[in-house]
Amino acid sequence: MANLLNESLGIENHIQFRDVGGGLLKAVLTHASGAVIELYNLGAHISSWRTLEQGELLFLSTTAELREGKAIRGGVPVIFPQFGPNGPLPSHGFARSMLWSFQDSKLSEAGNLSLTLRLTDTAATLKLWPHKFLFDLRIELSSSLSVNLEITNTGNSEFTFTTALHTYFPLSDISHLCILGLGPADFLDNTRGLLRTHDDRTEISIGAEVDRIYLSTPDKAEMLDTQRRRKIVLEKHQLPDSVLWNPWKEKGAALKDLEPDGYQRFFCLEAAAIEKPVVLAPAAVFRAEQILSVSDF
Ligand code: TA6
Repeated sequence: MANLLNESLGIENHIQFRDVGGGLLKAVLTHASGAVIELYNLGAHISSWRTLEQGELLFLSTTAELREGKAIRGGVPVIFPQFGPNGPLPSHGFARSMLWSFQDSKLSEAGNLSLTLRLTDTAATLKLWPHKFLFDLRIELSSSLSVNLEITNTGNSEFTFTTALHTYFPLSDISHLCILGLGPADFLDNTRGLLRTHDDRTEISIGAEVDRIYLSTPDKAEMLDTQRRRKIVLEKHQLPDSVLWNPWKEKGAALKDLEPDGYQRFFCLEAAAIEKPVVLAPAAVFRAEQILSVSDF
């Protein structure tokens, strides 16, 4: 299968596909700057984003499982059509554990790379969620990494969904994290039954389990690793909420696909549309974007 994809969508020195077994395919995008991303057809899941200057910029558990039906622990899981466990679907929906198809690839004149993956309803999804849809996810690699969502209602009745890009960011140590631009904000605290409360901090750090849906947050947040002197900027559009998560020691240890003491080396900041679910009329299209960029500070 990878050979056919390399013929149809491969771009010499820039976009390559590999079979990794079990029906899974990996795509590797290499930008002229030396930036590289790796992603799978499983979940349209970006598992690695690295640059020559900064090295690896996504956290991927060394014990992550790689098989259809299971979400990869780390990288950028695509959450659709349901965020979390509250609803008729498996927690976080089905998109992250299904096989997507590769649709299109491009190398722009400016040297930017893009790859589009597609997921549509199947007999299995219709049983779980009786709505026809077409979900195109376009990944663009330049000096930054952007993920563009385009979700179309291809059925003849309105549907509602919640969505998130559940991005795992690496840290030298959780004690070195400082997040700017997220607070002050109201949030729903998932460690207290989604109690709505307020965080008045402008600089947010993590020193215990945190599982919060910050509501209607600014569209730009800065994540500092104060030991590495690294700043990752997350810019989002049409994704009003931001989820902050770290399971901490006990809940982290209970995750079989999270490496031992992995909680100390990652956190998730997730651009999301949760508080106000997206309502799509027939033929309507929802578009959203997350852009990640990195620098020293
Ligand atoms: O985004 C935070 C969260 O909803 C947490 O409650 C925790 O469940 C996390 O997602 C990971 O979920 P997962 O299904 O990937 O183990």
